[in-house]
This record gives sequence, C-alpha cells and structure tokens, in this order.
Amino acid sequence: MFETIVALATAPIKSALSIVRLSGDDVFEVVSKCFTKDLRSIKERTILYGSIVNDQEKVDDVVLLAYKGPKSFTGEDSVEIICHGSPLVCKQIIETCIKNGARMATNGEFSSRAYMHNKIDLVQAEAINDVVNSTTKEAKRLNLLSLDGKTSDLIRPLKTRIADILSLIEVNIDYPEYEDIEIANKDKIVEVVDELIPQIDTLLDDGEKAKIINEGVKVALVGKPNVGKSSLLNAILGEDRAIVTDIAGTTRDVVEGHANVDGVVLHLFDTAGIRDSEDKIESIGIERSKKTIKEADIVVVVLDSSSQIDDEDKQILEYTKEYNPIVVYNKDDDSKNNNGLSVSALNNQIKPLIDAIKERIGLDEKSFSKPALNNARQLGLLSKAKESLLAAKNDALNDLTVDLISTSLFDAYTSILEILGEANQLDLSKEIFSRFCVGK
Ligand SMILES: Nc1nc2c(ncn2[C@@H]2O[C@H](COP(=O)(O)OP(=O)(O)OP(=O)(O)O)[C@@H](O)[C@H]2O)c(=O)[nH]1
Ligand SMILES: [Mg+2]
Repeated sequence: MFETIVALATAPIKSALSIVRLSGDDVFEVVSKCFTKDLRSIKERTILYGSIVNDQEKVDDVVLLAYKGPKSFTGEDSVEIICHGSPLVCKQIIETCIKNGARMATNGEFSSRAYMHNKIDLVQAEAINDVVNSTTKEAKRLNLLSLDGKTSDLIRPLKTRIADILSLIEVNIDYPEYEDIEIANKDKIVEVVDELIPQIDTLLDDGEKAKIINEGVKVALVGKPNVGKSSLLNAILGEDRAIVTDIAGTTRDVVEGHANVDGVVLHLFDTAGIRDSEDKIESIGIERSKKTIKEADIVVVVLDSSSQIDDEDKQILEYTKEYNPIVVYNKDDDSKNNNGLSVSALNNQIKPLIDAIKERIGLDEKSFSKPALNNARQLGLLSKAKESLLAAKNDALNDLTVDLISTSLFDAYTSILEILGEANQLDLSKEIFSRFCVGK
C-alpha cells in the first residue's frame, strides 16, 4: 500500500501559477473529497477544471491533471493541481489534502516512488536532482541524457557480460551433466575481464569529465603577498569581488568566486599571501591558504613578473610542487615577459591563464555531449567493480578454484547493480534460467 503523499512541486513564491502534486494508491479518493468533481472512475489521463473546497468554503479554482497509473511519473495514480501562484493558496490546498487523507511527502519521495515502481533506475533518479541543480546549459544537457536512461544504457552491457560468465560458472558447477554447455575455465574468465577493463576505464575517464561539467573545478590562487592574486580573481570574475590594495597582506580570509568558462564552472579561491608573519590574523589566513591548496583541483601559483623571484616565491613553489601547479607571471603589462605564462590583471590580459586552466581540465567538445556516469557514488562503485574484476583475473592466473574466482566476479556484478540501484533485486538464479534451458 502506497500512502497518498502531497507536496508543492513549484517554488514557494508568488507567481502566476503553482503546482501541488499528489501520488498514491488512494489519491483519487482523497482528492475527490475536496474537489468539485469525482475522480474515482477515471480510467485514463484527464484534465479537469473545478474548485478545491475545504469545509464548504472554496479554497481556489484550479485545473487538475489526473494521471491513471502506471502512466504517471511515479507509476501510481497521481494528481497535479495547478492553482493560483500564492504561497497561502498552496498551503491551504496542501492542508485540505492532508485533512482528507494525504500526508506530506518527504524530500525526493516522488522520485523514490518512481524508482520503487521501476519507472526509473537510481542513475535516472539522481539525474532528476542534477537537472534541477544544473548551473550551466552544458551540465543540464548531460544530466538530461542521464535522465533519458542513456547513462544507464552504458552500464547494462557490463552487467550482462558479468552475468553471462557468472551464470556459466554456476551452471558448470551445479549441472556438470550438461555437456552441451560451454566450459567456464580460467582462460575464459581472463578473456572476459580483459574485454571489460578497457570499457570500464573509458567509462571512468568520461565519468571524471562529466563530473567536472556537473560540479566544476576548484582553483586556488596562491602566492606571496602583493603579486596580484585578488586582482586576478577580480579579472576572471569580471567584477570587484576581492579588496585590492598595494599593501602586502590585504587578503586575510579566503575569498570565493564562481566563473563559467566555456561551460565549466571554476570555483575560484583567492587566498591570503603566504609569508612568515607575526600578525595573528594574517597567520590564520595563511593556514587557510594552505588548507585551500590541499582541497583544490588546480593550484595556480602567482608570481610578480615586475620583480625578481625571491626566497618567498621559491618557498611557495617548493611547498606547492606536489600539487603540480600552474605557474603564472602577473603584472606583465607590456607583454615583455617571455618567462613562461604571463598575464596582466591590471590590463585584463588573462587569456593565457584561462587557456592553461582549460588545458589542465582537459575537456574536449565530445565531453559535453557524451552520456557518462557523473557523480562520486557512481564512479566509486564502478572503480570497485573494476577492482573486483582484476581480483578475479588475478585469482584465475594464480590457479585458484573457479568457485573462488566467482566470488570476486559476483562482487563486481553487485557493484554494477548498485550503480543502477538494482542490488535489492539481485537474483542470480533468474539470470541463469534466463540464459540456459536448465529447467527444462
Ligand atoms: N602593474 C600591475 N599592477 C598590478 C597587477 N595586478 C595587481 N597589481 C597591483 O598589485 C597590488 C597588489 O594587488 P592584489 O591583487 O591586492 O595582490 P594580492 O596578491 O591579492 O595581495 P595580498 O592580498 O596582500 O596577498 C595592487 O596595487 C594592484 O593594483 C598587474 O597586472 N599590473
Ligand atoms: Mg589579495
């Protein structure tokens, strides 16, 4: 029994229209009690005009969309009430529905119902949220591909291939009398793993890129005081975000800004200039700079091209060496410096730095239109599947028994199912019987 849930589907602000959404087994029953028309005999998707009524008092005139399950987003009978866009009207409609038997939905519960009724898999469910939270049109495009099931389609062949070999092993063990079945020997296992690993590597690589398109990259601007870090931040953002002065030690705390560079969001962190300081506040700022360096995806060390590199610069270069930083010479106002990457925040000549960051991110045109796994959960599980497959191969090469090897293959299979949110439906015997006529 799926209780009827209700929630506001649009933003809780004044607008022309708002939508209150309901879903559940007795939704038509619930809504019929507070709507001027009876929905109980509805057989197919219907649009109705009428009023929501509470204790004989009209709450609002509405247009009501009634969806007969399974032809609805959740797969259940559902209703969307299009009402006037007033937070008060919405609140009263929701209260009226609750009074008549609905309950308030929890976060994501409509999507979770869709998932439970197999309307979408877990990758698609995550994509709903990602589409809503996309901040660039490029990220939205990728997330829509996931929502359409294109990303899940990339995973399913892996699932099938691992299930094939697992089934073969099981059948070999359980039904040795079947002579017409292919033998699941160690060579066969190595062959399947060798076939799958490059595919997984491609998916992981594409996935990291899609994750960047979805989430952006963290870029830390670091250097000694007065080299122009804050000026660079402002130039990249095209606004006066951070305070700039000629006093060394101006920036005390980390200043954050976000810029969309050709479809990738740069989360920029301007930091306090790093130097030995007696000043208590400045010292805390410098500690924060160091923390920001650790957390960044890309570290940019800023040097001042108008003066010689000194010991402070050298110390920072040494400190950041392990982060493979982009080193940029600022204050090259006359473009005279041929010392590597040169820019002038003052003159807004920052293209070389932007290009270097783009190169480091390493996205090509294809990355923006290719369906791909795109979050840490999905990619973590795929890496886990890869490890399990490599363990199976290793065991096979070390001549362990086939049933032991199948344990690792089974782990890989489970990880793939978890990506799709199907691990609870795990039933290998079904896979076996769907492939072989062993039940005949
Ligand atoms: N000529 C020239 N001056 C610049 C350039 N960029 C910054 N400056 C100047 O350098 C001084 C320091 O700039 P900031 O951006 O505050 O330097 P910072 O690295 O953030 O300094 P701290 O916050 O103290 O660590 C200011 O007077 C800026 O106007 C540039 O490209 N050319
Ligand atoms: Mg600064």
